[in-house]
Amino acid sequence: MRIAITPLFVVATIVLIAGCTSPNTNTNTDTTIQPSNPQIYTVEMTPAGFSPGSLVIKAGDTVNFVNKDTIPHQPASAAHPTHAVYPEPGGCVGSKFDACSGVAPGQSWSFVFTKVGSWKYHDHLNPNMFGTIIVE
Ligand SMILES: [Cu+2]
Repeated sequence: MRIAITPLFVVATIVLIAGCTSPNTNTNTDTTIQPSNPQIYTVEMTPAGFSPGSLVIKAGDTVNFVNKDTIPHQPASAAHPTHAVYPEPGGCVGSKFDACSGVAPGQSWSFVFTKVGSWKYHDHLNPNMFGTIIVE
C-alpha cells in the first residue's frame, strides 16, 4: 500500500510546487486581464529575419525570441529609434517591449504581451529587419 501512495504524493507535491513557482507575478484576480492558460511562443532570429515574421497570440502570452544567427540581434518595438509604439512604459528607451541590448547567438529573450493590438517591431542592431506580433 505504501508503494502505491508514495508516487501519488510525489506527483501532488510537484504540481503544488509548479503552481507556486509560476512566472506569472500578477496577483490581480480579475481573469479578464490574464488568460487562464498563457502560452509561450517562439520567434527565431535568423540571417533571413524574424521567423515567423508575423505571429498571432493572446494577451498574456509570452514570446521567446531565440537567436539562431551568428550575430547579435535586439528585438524592440517600432519605431526605430524611439521604440515607443508598444504602449507599456518601462524598458530602456520608449517602451518595455525592448531587449535593450543584443541577444547573443544561441541566447534568447522573452517578453509577455499584455496589450491588445498589432505591434510592429524590428531588430535595433539591424533596423531593416522587421516583424509583427498581433495580440488578440
Ligand atoms: Cu531601434
